[in-house]
Amino acid sequence: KILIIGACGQIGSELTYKLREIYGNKNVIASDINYNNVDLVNSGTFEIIDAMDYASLKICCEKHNIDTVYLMAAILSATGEKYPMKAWDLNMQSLFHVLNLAKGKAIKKIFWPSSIAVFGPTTPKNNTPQRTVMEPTTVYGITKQVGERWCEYYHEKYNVDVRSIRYPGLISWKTLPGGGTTDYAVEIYHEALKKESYECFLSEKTALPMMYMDDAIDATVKLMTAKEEDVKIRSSYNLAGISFTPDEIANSIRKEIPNFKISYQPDFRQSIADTWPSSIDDTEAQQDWNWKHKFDLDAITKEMLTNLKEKNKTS
Ligand code: VAH
Repeated sequence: KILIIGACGQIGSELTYKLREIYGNKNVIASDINYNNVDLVNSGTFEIIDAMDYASLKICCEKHNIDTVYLMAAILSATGEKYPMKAWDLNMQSLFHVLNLAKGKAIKKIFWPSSIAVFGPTTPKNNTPQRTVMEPTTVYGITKQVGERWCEYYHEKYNVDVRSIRYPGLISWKTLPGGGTTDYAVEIYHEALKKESYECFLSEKTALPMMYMDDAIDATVKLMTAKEEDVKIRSSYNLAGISFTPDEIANSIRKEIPNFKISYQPDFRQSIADTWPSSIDDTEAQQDWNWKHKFDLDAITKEMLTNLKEKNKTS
């Protein structure tokens, strides 16, 4: 059975829906620190777990006969800069607990998300390769870089089957993101529908690697169902979708909402975005487990506006 830690979050909630579709509702246990995603909590078995509490994690895995854990709880880049030690403690302790559960044979397989935030200002910005200079300057990026080192170490030393993806910024409509630098690319759609305008906290030419959530979930399932011998990278795989600037996403929205207006008020998150790549090379993911993204920017815009309109009607 599968346990998703951080199931109420932007990725965790969508992973829960998708994995329940694939493996059956009763085989996927959702958990989070609180109940703050009502329709997810009511969609199947839900447990309150503090990802920093090893004992409650172990008890939950025994109680539900868990063999695979998706660790999706984390403090993201922007919030991590406000609470550095909290971000370090949560992001690292939760990873050690899950790695040690696997080392102790209490579970068999782990998914742990890394991020393009592992790269820093000295990393080549365009088509950033899988292996390159990585000097992250955010706490979140540091936790992802050192987390990748620990994942590879536990695989090499203890044969733990841990698999990981460096997600780009993710765009989705089902669950709001929390505390990320790429969250502007989600907020902009909500604001476009609400008031046909958006004040963007990044500057207009800030190009960042981005991806539609459906592509990210497909990649995650592809990696987790790949044959063990095909998973050649045990730190974390680069994953690329598209790259765009706030100006380009605004132009895409104008194709659906002609009067849409955007203004720019860069805040502290601009200095985080400036340290990240503009685009990513994911050759290894393509070669090792046949990855290919589907959604381009205009398709994402159509998906987001259509689904958010629908969701706003019912909520
Ligand atoms: C963040 N959405 O903004 C996350 C992600 C690449 C960005 O790691 O912090």
